[in-house]
Amino acid sequence: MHDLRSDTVTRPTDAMRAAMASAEVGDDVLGEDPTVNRLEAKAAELFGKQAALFVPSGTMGNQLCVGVLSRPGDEILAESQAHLLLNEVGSVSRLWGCQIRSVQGELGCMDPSAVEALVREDDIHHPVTTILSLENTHNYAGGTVIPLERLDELVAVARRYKLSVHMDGARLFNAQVASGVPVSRWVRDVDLTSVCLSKGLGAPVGSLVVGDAERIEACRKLRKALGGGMRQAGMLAAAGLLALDEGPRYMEADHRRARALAEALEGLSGASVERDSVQTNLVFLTTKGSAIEAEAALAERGVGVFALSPERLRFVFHRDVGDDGLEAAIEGCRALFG
Ligand code: TLP
Repeated sequence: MHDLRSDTVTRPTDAMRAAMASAEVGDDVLGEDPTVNRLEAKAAELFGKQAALFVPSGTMGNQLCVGVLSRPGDEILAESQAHLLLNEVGSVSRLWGCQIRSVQGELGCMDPSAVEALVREDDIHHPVTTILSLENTHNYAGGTVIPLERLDELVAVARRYKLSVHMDGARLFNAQVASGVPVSRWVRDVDLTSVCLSKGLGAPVGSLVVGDAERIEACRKLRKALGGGMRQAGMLAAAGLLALDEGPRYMEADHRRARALAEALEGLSGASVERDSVQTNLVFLTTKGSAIEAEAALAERGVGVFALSPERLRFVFHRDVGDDGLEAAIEGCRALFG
């Protein structure tokens, strides 16, 4: 099976398994795990922030950011297909008592004036808008990168209205590799960013939240409240350190394969490839028939993909998919869609 369902399926490399087996560990809830401490210090340095926190998942990372930056009853502005809105089990409302107001973006990027128009005025009827949430790269928009000048404009709007800025940077290293802009610049003006180690970077488990020391301490406390205080987590952090070191250099090949798939799939009769969005490691195909049936048919041909809606298929390139996976995906789609 060539598994293009998600970059979350990557298995730890032999080097990661060896590093995990020999990791120096301690009780991280007590702040005594040297490997976790090393990972957090390294991440803070890499992102140019005061501090970082190792968390079990991207979902927990995002939720800690929202929890720290909001109060119950607040409103959060996010793109209409943001993971925070669509795929986090309603946690923004269930955990923090906030609501999300969605903003239609183009290729996952919100228009700064549209954002500005939705910031609530001071009115007894209104919730208070407190967070602008950005997703970079944007998953459901196709793995798109927010143009840097757009990011700066969005942050400027947020600052004008005293909103905090959160970034779901689950795939921020893909943005770095695609744009040449380092992750430290992408997060420079962002208050809290969550970044996944367990997607294209290849770690088996874990994400990071990066930001200023005070807010990261607040995240640490909330992580404990949610049951995310881990003990000898250095076993996992050891793989995370290697993921940070080595992961980005594999991404260029993932992006190349995504572009090659998109090119090869142009002109199919039963599906159309979303070419403009192919900027990193994801490729979306809009199907004329059922994408759910197409997912099953491709699986029979040994190609794993996800139907992320009844008419959209997603192909994800990552460290465990090579050129043979690319070829299998092309052949499977040609056979299926003509
Ligand atoms: N995304 C998963 C699924 O949930 C859709 C995937 O296969 O792409 N932010 C973004 C942008 C994500 O894509 C994801 C996971 C998360 C956050 C959550 O990360 P985890 O799965 O670690 O909680």
